Amino acid sequence: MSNNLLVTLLLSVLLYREATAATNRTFPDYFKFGIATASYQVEGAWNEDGKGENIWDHLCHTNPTFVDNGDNGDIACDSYHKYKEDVGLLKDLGVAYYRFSLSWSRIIPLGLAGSPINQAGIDYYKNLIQELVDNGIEPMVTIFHWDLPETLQEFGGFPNPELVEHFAYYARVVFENFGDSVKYWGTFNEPLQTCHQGYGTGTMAPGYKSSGLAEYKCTHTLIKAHARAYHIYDEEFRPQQQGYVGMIPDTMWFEPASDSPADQEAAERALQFNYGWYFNAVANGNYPSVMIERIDERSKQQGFETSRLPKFTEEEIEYIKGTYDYVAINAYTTAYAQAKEETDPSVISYESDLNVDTFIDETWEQSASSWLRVVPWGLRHLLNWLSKTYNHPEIFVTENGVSDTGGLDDDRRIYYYQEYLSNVLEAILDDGVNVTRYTAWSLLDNFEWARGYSEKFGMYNVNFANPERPRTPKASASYYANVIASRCLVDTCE
Ligand code: GBH
Repeated sequence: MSNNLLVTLLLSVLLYREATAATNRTFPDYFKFGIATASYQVEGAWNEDGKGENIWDHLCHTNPTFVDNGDNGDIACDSYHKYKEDVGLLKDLGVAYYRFSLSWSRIIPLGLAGSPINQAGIDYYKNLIQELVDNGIEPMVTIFHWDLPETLQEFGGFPNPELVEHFAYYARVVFENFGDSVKYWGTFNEPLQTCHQGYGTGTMAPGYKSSGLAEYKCTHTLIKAHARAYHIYDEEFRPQQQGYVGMIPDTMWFEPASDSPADQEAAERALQFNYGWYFNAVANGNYPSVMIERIDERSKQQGFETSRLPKFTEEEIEYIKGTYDYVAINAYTTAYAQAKEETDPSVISYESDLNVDTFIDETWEQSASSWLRVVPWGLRHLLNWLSKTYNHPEIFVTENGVSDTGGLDDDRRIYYYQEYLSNVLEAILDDGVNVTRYTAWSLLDNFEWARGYSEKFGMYNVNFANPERPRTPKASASYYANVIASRCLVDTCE
């Protein structure tokens, strides 16, 4: 353990005296703790050693008002050069695994199927993986975490069905190069954000506002690309590599605003439009029936000859069904869901296709992110819903965490982890939900997409004003290290 970490450990013990409702039972032996980052958010080196441009490079450079303070990921945490130091931090924490993502355009600069591979990019990830393995930390790799090669966007990006072929080429390259050491793969991180924010609301790169139209095409391609990568793994790599492949969708928890059947149905519909839009397809081969029915019907009312929600063929349904080895969830927050009068049927948007009112309880603690309130019990409800809805699978929490505006004495972050982890443990021990992994977001303060460097999620502070990008542990780092070592959330466990 580093001296810095020891100092903050002592500090946190002295300063952190808050009453907690957290359980004093311990996590089972099989349960694994990890922590996550993503390529564009931490790597920097945006144009070094042959890396191609991606949609976030492009957006930040061509439209600097898109991101707060004109921030960009050109240097970010400089993890491209500082990966050994990052692995040292992971070791200090004692995590069993590190979830990180690959930069597609670092590996295949143009992204296109059949186009040249950048050996320096392959080498970077080989070195990172080797450093992890040498330190006893398991790599868990996200193949795509939002940084699409810009060339592929110029071909239309995800709404263009050709993207399936480009992704298949990329997936094969990474399984081939890294699959001896990597046993846990995630194809797409938060596909909802790629499609809904990227092509629907336009709040993420590439920034298109085509709600209820291009975003549905995006999802259609993305699901096929996922299934394709899964089958490639299954047929060409699984026999030797023996790993696990899944998709990594997200949703907030939607709590029914009341016991009324209408509000219960509204909450379920919101979950299906967020999580089910992706995972019902992966699990059962198709979109949730409530999405199909509503969008088909509304499209018809709007005078479309065919539904705005694309159709999978019978053959595609069979191909997509069951393409997962685990169920993953990125979960941060909760909202109430309430039934609502049908709005103007002529409005073309995802929001009006869903047609649910959401609101929050103003007493829920606010984080530094407008969308993120601290609602620990929501995670337990969500884990129960996943377990019930998808037939009691093994579940990984692949992201969970909270933002503040900075500072090393991050007692609100400690509170967040303690209470959310307590709800994970209660889901396991009291509700019989098979959760086997928990991944904190994030190792480092990093590039928080359209919020730039203003919202901090890290257990380690990064000084972005210093070209060396020094890392300093926060109190939450020592809290998490302690939880991992003791498998216990409070001062004493039974
Ligand atoms: C995850 O997104 C991401 O995987 C990760 O990269 C990110 O850093 C982390 O969590 C923290 O945000 O601006 O009102 O339109 C979490 C879910 C969903 C949160 C989209 C931000 C945008 C809300 N994200 N949301 S808004």
